[in-house]
Amino acid sequence: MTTNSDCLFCGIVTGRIPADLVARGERAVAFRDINPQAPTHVLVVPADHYENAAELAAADPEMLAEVFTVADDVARAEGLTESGYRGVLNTGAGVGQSVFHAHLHVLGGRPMGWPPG
Ligand code: D5M
Repeated sequence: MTTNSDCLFCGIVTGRIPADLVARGERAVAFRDINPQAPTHVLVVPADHYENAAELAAADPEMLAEVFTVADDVARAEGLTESGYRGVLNTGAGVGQSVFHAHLHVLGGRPMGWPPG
């Protein structure tokens, strides 16, 4: 496993930092966002440290695929099959990325506008 000792989400993946876990696959971990923006707001992160989804895709496409599979499993478990859910990948500080370990936001359970703010 590739971890970065300074990384918050690596700490959650390894269990060093507590989080409200909702799913754990071999290559991806899901936990509730500490600052939820919707009734369901879960973050799905790869087990290994990559700064963003594009880096992960280039290095380990199977791990990226598991992030999306776990996200869909979580959405189903949260009762979002009918209403749907939104996946968000912030890439770069300019659009609000604040944690530089790739993560997919899974949001659902309320109406959502488009385009996003
Ligand atoms: O999203 C980073 C997200 O990470 C943001 O929505 C808050 C969330 N966050 C920060 N610290 C924690 C902990 N400790 N547990 C759970 N969630 C956390 P970004 O796309 O980088 O802006």
